[in-house]
Amino acid sequence: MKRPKEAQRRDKAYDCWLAYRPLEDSMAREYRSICARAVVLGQSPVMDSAIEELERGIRGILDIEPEISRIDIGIRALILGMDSDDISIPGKDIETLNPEGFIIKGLRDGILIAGKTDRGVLYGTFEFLRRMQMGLSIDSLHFAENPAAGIRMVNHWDNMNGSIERGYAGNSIFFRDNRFISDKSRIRDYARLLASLGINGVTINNVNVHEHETRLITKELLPEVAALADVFRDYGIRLYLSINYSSPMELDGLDTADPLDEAVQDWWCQKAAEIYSYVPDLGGFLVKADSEFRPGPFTYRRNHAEGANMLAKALEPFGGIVIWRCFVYNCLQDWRDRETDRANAAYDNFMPLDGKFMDNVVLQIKNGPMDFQVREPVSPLFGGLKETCQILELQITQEYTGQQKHVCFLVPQWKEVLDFETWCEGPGSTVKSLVCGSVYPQKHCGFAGVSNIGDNANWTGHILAQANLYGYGRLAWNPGLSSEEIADEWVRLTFSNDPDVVETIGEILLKSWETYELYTSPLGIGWMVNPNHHYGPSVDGYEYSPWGTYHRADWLGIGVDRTVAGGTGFAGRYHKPNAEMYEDMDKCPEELLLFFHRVEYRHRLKSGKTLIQHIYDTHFEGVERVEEFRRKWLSLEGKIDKERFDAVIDKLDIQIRDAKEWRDVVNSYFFRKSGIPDEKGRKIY
Ligand code: GCW
Repeated sequence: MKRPKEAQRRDKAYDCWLAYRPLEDSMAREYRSICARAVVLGQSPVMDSAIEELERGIRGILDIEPEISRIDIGIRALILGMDSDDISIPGKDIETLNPEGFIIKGLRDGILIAGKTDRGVLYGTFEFLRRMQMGLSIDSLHFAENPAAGIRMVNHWDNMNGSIERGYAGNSIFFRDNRFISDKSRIRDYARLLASLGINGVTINNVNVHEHETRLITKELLPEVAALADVFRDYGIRLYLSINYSSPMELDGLDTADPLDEAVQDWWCQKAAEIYSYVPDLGGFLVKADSEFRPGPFTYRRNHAEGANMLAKALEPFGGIVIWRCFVYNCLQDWRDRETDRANAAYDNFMPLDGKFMDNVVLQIKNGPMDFQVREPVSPLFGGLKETCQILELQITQEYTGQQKHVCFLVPQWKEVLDFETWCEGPGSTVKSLVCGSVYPQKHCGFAGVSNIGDNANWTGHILAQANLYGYGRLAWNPGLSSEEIADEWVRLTFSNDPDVVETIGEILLKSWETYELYTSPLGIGWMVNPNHHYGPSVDGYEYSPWGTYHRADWLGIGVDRTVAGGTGFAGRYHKPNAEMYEDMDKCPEELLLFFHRVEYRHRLKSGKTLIQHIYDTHFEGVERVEEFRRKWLSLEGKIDKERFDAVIDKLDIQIRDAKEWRDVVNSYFFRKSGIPDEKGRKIY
């Protein structure tokens, strides 16, 4: 049964990292002397959000009611200032800011939080509260920050019937029964959470745009879209819509959606004008075309540049952008066919089009060439594309990584992606610098993350999964932060500054991705999940299917040969020396061995173990590590509230049970295929 709204609000976990708990007195004293008064210079709805947040934070953390004034009367205070014609911010540091950056610095009479725009001030306010909550000394508050990239968005895969594709935390907070939810208070709370991380864009509907969602761009629903945009706007977030490429046909009966057809082009131009009359600052469209049965330009023998540019022209007069997904592959492959390789698909479809997209088209590229597996190499489109705006797509929702039943902190995985050296322009051409536009400067760059939230009382189902949303937002703001820093911040803000709590939860988080990998699919081969819902083990679940996701295990060995020499050639899509590294079985990083090579079970790995023994050992170890997580968590009893303490234990119990299932299914499968027993004689079925 659904809990009533008020009960949901009172859930301990509802406030996530913005719970604002009283700070230990010794630290609070210093802050109180400044925060009793706040002077606000500048006025706008976003400034109002900043003030509201500041009041809430000071009340919660310092237990005082700040006095807010609109004029600086020169007494000790916190000053929130938006740079403008009549407000001059002291010092030169403001000049170093971009429109979303902020400075925080100590003045003779207090502390200044300033930005060139209200959004800068809002982000600065959240940063100030974050540092205060973490108990950092006031003297450390002297710095300027700019976000690393302009696009920092979250994509929702929400359907209007209220369901969420790959959602593991309840239903949509936007839609129910094919209508918009009229109470916007929860959406407002969500906007706060996003803004606190610097997120500045949100798509509200699934990239698979079905019948009802196709109508989001019609007169009937645009007023509702506009009402939602209003909520997000107050927090500096622009709304985007996923659109159906066949809209002209489905909505107005045109007989084609061919991007080169004039009637189609006119239709989109008029449609754009109509949409922008309702939402003048709409960010633009997100498009999944010619992918998994979605319509697109291929139907008309047009390429994706022709397809995307047609929409981009329609949005251009309004400042809108087209975010075009590169997740394009043949999902009707014959499993017998060993030549077609899904890993090659995005690269082969988009590389020839580099430089052919308008500058308000942004390609959205998944981190790996396949599909959000626990381990994949980085998509070679990063470092491949040189003349095209691009953003990195990460999956915050844990589709293939435990579905928010298993703890799997994804920041370490994302960091590996971001720090990956593509060598496209020699050393320093990391994915991070590419998606932040410093290698090939483009008009747009940045990040998209597929949301992991729903209408669950704690937003994410597993409380520890809140750390993934937090981590995504922090990395999109500053990809230079380390996994350790992010975990540390999240635990302090969400639970407590108690060193035992910080250390224990931090350790669980930081080991969790590696642990999940240990008991699931080995060495980069991926999948082995139950078809459709993708939870739990089924080694051959996709082996004889049309989806292009094979492991090719037989009695001798396993893995896909993706070398240039004898395989599908995927390894050759990288720049040197990466191409050579992946090509050569001895140089290939072992965690990706089975992604690039076919390997015999008796092959010896660097550890000296055979491949088969490695599979057995890691699967036993993975389960032991989850049991260890549980023991560690138990040591926190009394140090965190019972509600969240118990909720995590319940999830860990499920994880232990299901990790054992993975272990036993995978180990039995390979024992039966290979006939090679476990050297340690453990139970295999
Ligand atoms: O990972 C796959 C998912 C689909 C999803 C698709 C995509 C929204 O299984 O559910 O569709 O990726 O990214 O488009």
